[in-house]
Amino acid sequence: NGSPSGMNNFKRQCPTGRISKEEFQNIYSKFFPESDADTYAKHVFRSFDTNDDGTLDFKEYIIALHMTSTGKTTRKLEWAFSLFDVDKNGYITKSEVKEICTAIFKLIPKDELSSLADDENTAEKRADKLWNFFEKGENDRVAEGEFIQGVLDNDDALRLIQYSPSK
Ligand SMILES: [Ca+2]
Ligand SMILES: [Ca+2]
Repeated sequence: NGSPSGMNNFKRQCPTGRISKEEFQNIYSKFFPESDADTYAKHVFRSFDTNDDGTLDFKEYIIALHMTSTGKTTRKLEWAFSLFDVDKNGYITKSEVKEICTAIFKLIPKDELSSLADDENTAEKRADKLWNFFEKGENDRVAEGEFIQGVLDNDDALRLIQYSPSK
């Protein structure tokens, strides 16, 4: 939303006016000191870098903040769609779901893995469970509207597309 506090925060974290992928990964790893956030951060960076130039500028940063924190649910889900659409072709495939689930799994600290439900305690199982919500075949693809609807219709899907630290 371009607020002054957002601007100051950005300037402090990023005096050059741009954030590189490495800087972004460093910021992310501070939020997840007990796990490996690099892969997930790489995907988030890609979803924020809308002009594909390999850096985040202030505008991309503000849009990202808005979409991921203060945005309405559909806005957040539009962002989630772009996170899962690894090759940016406008559709999500099952292998893309697996790729993001794998990245999410690396975020989960080891001591939390043991408390996960049997049908979602590996990246593979989590991807299978998530994919089933879209009622598609193995080789089908999910468009943005179908993705958003599928997640809105299933609380479990909303939970499975993200990872929120438990502490
Ligand atoms: Ca950019
Ligand atoms: Ca895709």
